[in-house]
Amino acid sequence: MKLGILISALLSSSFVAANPIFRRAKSETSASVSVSATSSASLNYTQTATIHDPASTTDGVWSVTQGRFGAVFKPKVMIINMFTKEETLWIKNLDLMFNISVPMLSPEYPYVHSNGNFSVMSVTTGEGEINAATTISALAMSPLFDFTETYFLISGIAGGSPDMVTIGSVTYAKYAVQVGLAYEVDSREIPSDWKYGFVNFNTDENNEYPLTIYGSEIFELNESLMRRAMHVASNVTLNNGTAGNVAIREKYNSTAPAFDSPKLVACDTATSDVYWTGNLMAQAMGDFVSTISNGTAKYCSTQQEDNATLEAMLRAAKHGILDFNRIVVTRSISDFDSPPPSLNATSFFFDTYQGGSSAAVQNLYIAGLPFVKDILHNWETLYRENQFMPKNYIGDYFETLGGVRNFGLSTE
Ligand SMILES: *[C@@H]1O[C@H](CO)[C@@H](O)[C@H](O)[C@H]1NC(C)=O
Ligand SMILES: *[C@@H]1O[C@H](CO)[C@@H](O)[C@H](O)[C@H]1NC(C)=O
Ligand SMILES: *[C@@H]1O[C@H](CO)[C@@H](O)[C@H](O)[C@H]1NC(C)=O
Ligand SMILES: *[C@@H]1O[C@H](CO)[C@@H](O)[C@H](O)[C@H]1NC(C)=O
Ligand SMILES: *[C@@H]1O[C@H](CO)[C@@H](O)[C@H](O)[C@H]1NC(C)=O
Ligand SMILES: *[C@@H]1O[C@H](CO)[C@@H](O)[C@H](O)[C@H]1NC(C)=O
Ligand SMILES: *[C@@H]1O[C@H](CO)[C@@H](O)[C@H](O)[C@H]1NC(C)=O
Ligand SMILES: *[C@@H]1O[C@H](CO)[C@@H](O)[C@H](O)[C@H]1NC(C)=O
Ligand SMILES: *[C@@H]1O[C@H](CO)[C@@H](O)[C@H](O)[C@H]1NC(C)=O
Ligand SMILES: *[C@H]1O[C@H](CO)[C@@H](O)[C@H](O)[C@H]1NC(C)=O
Repeated sequence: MKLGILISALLSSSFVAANPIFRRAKSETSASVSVSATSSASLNYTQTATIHDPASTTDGVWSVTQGRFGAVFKPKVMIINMFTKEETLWIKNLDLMFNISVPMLSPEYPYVHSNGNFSVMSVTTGEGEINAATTISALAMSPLFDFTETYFLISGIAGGSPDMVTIGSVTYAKYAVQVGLAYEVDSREIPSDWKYGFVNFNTDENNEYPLTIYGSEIFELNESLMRRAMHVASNVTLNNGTAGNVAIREKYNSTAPAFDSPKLVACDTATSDVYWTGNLMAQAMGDFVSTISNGTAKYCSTQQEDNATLEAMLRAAKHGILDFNRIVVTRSISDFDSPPPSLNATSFFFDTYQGGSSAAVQNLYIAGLPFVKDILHNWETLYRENQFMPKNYIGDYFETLGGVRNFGLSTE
């Protein structure tokens, strides 16, 4: 009740304060407005926004860089899950007991969950690229939140490549690649010299660099921050999985990481709404990831959301709504994306129970918790001002956030 009153009070004050910005005379070069909000719940900070004069830009477009006028919440950490199994441990163990209703989140997952002092929150997107992009866009645009200093931990389970990971492994991505953006011919109708039915946009053979780009094909993330997240988790004891998981691992070559116990692994992730399985699909998708990144990225996890989530975050980052430097993608492995030598793709996928999601969700939490604690404990010294600034390029194919990408075709 108290909170409800507080929110409506702050929202109306932010509306009033925000209005003058849009009435600034054209001749002024820039304007900024500060709104400070104070409440009994220790929310006390100031936001500024700047509207840039069209005369100082070449295209005459009014562009607005904004934080959040009168936002009610300014979380330090936002955990992003995709479905119930992934959110449960976070919500229960971190006591994220306040449900905050946010318009346009998934009907299945309508709330942001918060701890008592609003420093740690989680949101669940729903599965698949459309749910992820819509939920994160809605969240980024919600007037309730100021995400300008928030760290985002994408925390989900995924398929895994037997040559890099095993059931229960926790992976940390530098690159996220959307592999579904391609032409596809059913492989029963392909020429005899093709390896699979996928052909990149505006090309006519397997695995050439796509000549048409949609923009969400590849994202590069802050490697310094990813290394920190891995470092603080380096002493955790991961759940080894069930006897059934061990038996599945033993079907793989004894020299393959699939055979081994789970570890933390730095390796890239591939996004596709299509949940593929089998060696040929793994080869086709692996080729795309390699080609689009000019040989830099190699996927080890397969999932259905991350590039969609990152696309929404990138657009928000472009306008100062959140900081693209403060994103870590962790994916733990619940199943293999290609079969062991003794089984074919369909008999492995449909007839063999892999059963790794329990170990995978536990390990997401086990490995993610030290990073969340690190952010809270070292907020003033390391995180408020990000001390893990990237040394690598970050952003998308279009260089939306500036900098020069190390993949893609050269720009004229
Ligand atoms: C809020 O910030 C103002 C300005 O810095 C300060 O004077 C005030 O004491 C703060 N209030 C609380 C509750 O921290
Ligand atoms: C709050 O969200 C949690 C997690 O999704 C859910 O289990 C719980 O039922 C919700 N509480 C209310 C009052 O809706
Ligand atoms: C907020 O809660 C978290 C744990 O839920 C705790 O670590 C942190 O110290 C609290 N912060 C403040 C300012 O009370
Ligand atoms: C891991 O454990 C070792 C040995 O106890 C310790 O020296 C090291 O600081 C720990 N690392 C982290 C990140 O906690
Ligand atoms: C942990 O998993 C590895 C790999 O499957 C297996 O070799 C090992 O025996 C397991 N350890 C225990 C204690 O179950
Ligand atoms: C296992 O992998 C090694 C090294 O990659 C390879 O030489 C060997 O032939 C493989 N064994 C089987 C049974 O596939
Ligand atoms: C896959 O293996 C199963 C079990 O051995 C067999 O019944 C099935 O025909 C095989 N499918 C293909 C496409 O080879
Ligand atoms: C990566 O994040 C760190 C810490 O936030 C930041 O200092 C660094 O500038 C970021 N890197 C890039 C390329 O933005
Ligand atoms: C990436 O590879 C393509 C061809 O596959 C090449 O045309 C392009 O110059 C390369 N980009 C960079 C940044 O090396
Ligand atoms: C998808 O996102 C991942 C990071 O999770 C990034 O490495 C990859 O390049 C992205 N791919 C596409 C196609 O957007």
